[in-house]
Amino acid sequence: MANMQQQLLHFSPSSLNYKYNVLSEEEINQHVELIFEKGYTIVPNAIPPALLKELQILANDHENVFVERKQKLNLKYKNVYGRNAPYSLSCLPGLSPYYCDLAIEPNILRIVKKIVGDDCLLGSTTFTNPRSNEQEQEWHTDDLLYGRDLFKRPLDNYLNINTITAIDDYTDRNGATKLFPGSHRWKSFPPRGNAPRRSKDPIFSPVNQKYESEFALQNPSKKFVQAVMKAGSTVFWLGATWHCKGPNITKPNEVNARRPTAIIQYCRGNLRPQENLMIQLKHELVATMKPDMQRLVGYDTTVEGLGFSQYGSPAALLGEGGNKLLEIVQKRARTVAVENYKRLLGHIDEYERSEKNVVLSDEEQLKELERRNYTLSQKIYELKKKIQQSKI
Ligand SMILES: O=C(O)CCC(=O)C(=O)O
Repeated sequence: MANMQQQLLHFSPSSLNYKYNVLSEEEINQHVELIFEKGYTIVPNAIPPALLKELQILANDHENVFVERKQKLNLKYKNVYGRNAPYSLSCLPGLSPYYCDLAIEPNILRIVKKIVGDDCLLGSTTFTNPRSNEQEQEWHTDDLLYGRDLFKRPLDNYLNINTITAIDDYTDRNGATKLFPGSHRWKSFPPRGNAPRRSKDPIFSPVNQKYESEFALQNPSKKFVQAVMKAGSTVFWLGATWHCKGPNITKPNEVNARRPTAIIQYCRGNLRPQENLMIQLKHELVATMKPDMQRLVGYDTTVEGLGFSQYGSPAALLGEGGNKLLEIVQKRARTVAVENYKRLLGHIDEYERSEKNVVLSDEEQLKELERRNYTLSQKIYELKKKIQQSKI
């Protein structure tokens, strides 16, 4: 690697100097409400500084991989991540246990589970490090992965949720993620799923600019925001929220010119994850992971029983390393059966009501949904808001 030395990343000095707290249940619920209200939320100082430090060390290691890749392949290829594919890595749980700690960080996973369920899976795991003059992505939603036909917008129950943890400060110059607040309730899909980028402009996408100016004309509240945040913070957005990586307009020597990023997407347990971690991670490696992580990569069944193995619970495939998860599964068996039964009864009640044309009041609907659902939904959030407002 004689002529292409890696440039060490210089992280913001303040980035490791913050107070980390495990959020209270009330704080978690406030973030969940913000997600239903705006389609996204930012948790500042979401991860312990010690974990952030490890992620920064990894980010530097990854830069070596990128330099080598570029040197070997003189990469110009495009894939779903666009022209900067050489600067992205996936299968993060296979790269380092610190990425597993990130995926199961209580300030992250507790919010995620309220929206996509206790039996959710990792949808995809990606490290990227956008650099100076890197082009913005086109506006997209992550639930486009599941097509446009099966799930009509706006959804009440979201299919997936994405998180990005800033490994260094996110600024409006280095391409902090752009999000349209409220777009999770829009009926329309953005035009792009995972199609290759169409823009010839090196930094800005004319397609995006068209949307942004048209939306601003239609309604001043249709203005996008950028997830400007300090290292160690996490932004969450729903699979239905319009978003894109922002343009990186920094100069190469500018402070915070790069934007090292860990993207962890989670999907409902009954949907196919975008990244196929199940076939990439060896049993021996998964056996060393914590039970929460083992569940996220597919070693548990869903509440309804998807994902069993020839031994019943897939945790049994992990030998001794699966014992803790097996214990949890056994202890949970009764709760899962009750959950399932409640839902079945809910469906029967609903059917009977529709036969008799019974219409529930808002309060009754809310009770019914809370009794039946194991995740929070947009409908629950909106009913609560309506009932609260009617009492003022
Ligand atoms: O990097 C970002 O800010 C957004 C990434 C994203 O949306 C994607 O990879 O699809």
